[in-house]
Amino acid sequence: MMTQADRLDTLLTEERRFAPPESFRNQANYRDPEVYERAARDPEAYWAEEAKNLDWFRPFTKILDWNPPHARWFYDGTLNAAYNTVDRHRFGPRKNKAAIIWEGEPGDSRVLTYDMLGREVDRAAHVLKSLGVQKGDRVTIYLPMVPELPIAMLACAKIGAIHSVVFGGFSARALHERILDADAKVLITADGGWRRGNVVPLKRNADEAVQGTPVEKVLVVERVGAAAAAPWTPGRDVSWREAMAAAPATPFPCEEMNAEDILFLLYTSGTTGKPKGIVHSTGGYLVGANTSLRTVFDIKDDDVYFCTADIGWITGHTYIVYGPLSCGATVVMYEGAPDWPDRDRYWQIVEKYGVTIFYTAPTSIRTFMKWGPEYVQRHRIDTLRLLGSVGEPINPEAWMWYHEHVGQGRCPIVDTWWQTETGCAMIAPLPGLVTTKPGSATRPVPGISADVFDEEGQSVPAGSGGYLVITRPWPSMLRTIWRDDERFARTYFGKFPGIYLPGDGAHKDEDNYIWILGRIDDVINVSGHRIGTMEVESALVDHHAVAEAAVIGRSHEVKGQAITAFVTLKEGIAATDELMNELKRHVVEKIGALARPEEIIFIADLPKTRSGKIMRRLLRDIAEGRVLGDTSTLADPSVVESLKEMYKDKE
Ligand code: 6R9
Repeated sequence: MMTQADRLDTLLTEERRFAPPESFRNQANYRDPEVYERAARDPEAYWAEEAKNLDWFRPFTKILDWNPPHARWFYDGTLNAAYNTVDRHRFGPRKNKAAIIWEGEPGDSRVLTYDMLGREVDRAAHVLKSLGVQKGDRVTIYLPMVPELPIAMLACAKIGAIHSVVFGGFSARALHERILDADAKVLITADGGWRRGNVVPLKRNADEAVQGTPVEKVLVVERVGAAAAAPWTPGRDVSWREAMAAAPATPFPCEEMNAEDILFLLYTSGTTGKPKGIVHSTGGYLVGANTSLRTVFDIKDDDVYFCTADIGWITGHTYIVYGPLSCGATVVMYEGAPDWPDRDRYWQIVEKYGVTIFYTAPTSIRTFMKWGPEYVQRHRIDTLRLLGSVGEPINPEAWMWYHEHVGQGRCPIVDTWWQTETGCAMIAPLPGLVTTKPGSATRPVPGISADVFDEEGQSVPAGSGGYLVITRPWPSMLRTIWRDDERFARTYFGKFPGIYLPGDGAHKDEDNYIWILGRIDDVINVSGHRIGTMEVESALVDHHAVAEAAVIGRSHEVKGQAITAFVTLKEGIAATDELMNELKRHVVEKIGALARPEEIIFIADLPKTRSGKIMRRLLRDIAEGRVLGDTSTLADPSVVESLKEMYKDKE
């Protein structure tokens, strides 16, 4: 795979251009470039106009209050996110339209119409209320990809409680930390989840995680039944099924929320060991999510929309739940692995439900490439009309494969750059308007002002690179970091005052297209998942045998980046294969399988500068087998030689 330098080389020679096919353009929601000019002339007026696509209880009269780094949008308006995603469709002409088509990994399936979804959300809201959940309370949700996950989120939204969804792949320890930080009093989990035919023991993790937290009630969804025998704690554990059956069948009145009230927290990795609780608002977030589906995803009432992300990540929040449902769309939701029972599972789902819009990550596309096109070719997938990519930079080769084999040369591809913090896609083509270039997310969407700055905070000229920045506030921007406003200000607005710094490097080409080069901080991106190197390092040094650890992301053909850990051991401890495996297990236990180091290299000393800083770039160069650059700042040059030797042995 590519380093940032390789990426630059590629993009400078990438000549292919794909104009929107005429047939697509003619039916697109946006086919007049006027939208870009209008939004650029007056972004606030543009967003205020877009905000009218939501139903407000009390319409806003104020658009923006910008007091950097704090923004408030539509802040005298009131609304409810569950009303906008469910009730307004349910009590209108979409009453019997499929809202969620759910496909379980073992092959079971469930279709929830907007009316059915609405009734489930109402019941779940009654259940949460009966457990003592009130407006503003935090509810942590640790569920597999089952319909109860969006139902639980929307029930929180209905009550005005703040949900904090924790990805089911996180360990008990990681869940524990997130429950504590959010100060949640209810946890919603399942007995287990299916993954490649195996049971993920969610309830057992949950039991461990809630020890020593303020959680009073654990609501347990039954998914795998007898396959997961976890002990039951009477008085604390509540069966979802029984509680739902006992709940009144009456509508639950929507809490009237201020636009600036918090809709949810979602934890993401940063440059320290402590994950950040990203805070999203109700009004601005929903405006961003809703607009994005209509602009970037060209959503229509007859679309069948399939996003392969897990709802435990921001992509699932915005592009499975809040975005498409607020548009009244039909969403396909899949529980399991792409290669279960075979490698054609996604295409089988596309054929089965007639999917028209498909959204996935580059790491998946590279995996499909490795498997070969025959799995795609097994199925009729000609219902597809638009493809999306998200999570990491897409290499032109993967883009072309996606275009040819999945898009059959005819579907536009929207490469969408965005983050947990931005709430929705920021740099992405409008598919009926923008000519795409393989590997570039193209240009900011209407209403977003993105640029590339140099070290001094000046916009770089076309044909050069620097820091990606967002120069104006936007509705779905994070409002703060939960209980750490100082870290919020420092992390995102500390370098260039009043300017949002995402932490990615970027290049601006001659047409002012933006090419994202990857993270410029100590965050690595493994299969589209953000992992802080510090998180993995703290997990490693927490083991009794480890003295020091340095973690880097090394280029990986399929995952984009893979975790390599350089570890020094305490005196007298032998570097064995058993220990290596034990350390990998230790990281999995501390964080989750997504953070398992691909390789652990035991070394005598870490290369450090004279001021004691670990030279990560050097470690990366060694791991990726590159010629070493300047090592003159190295305190002990002999360290490098022994490292190179060690590394040779590994290969
Ligand atoms: C939505 C999501 C955010 C980081 C981001 C960047 C990388 C995401 C990308 C992309 C290049 C794209 N990233 N999309 N890089 N092109 N289309 O992934 O959120 O998990 O917070 O990750 O992912 O590095 O800063 P999140």
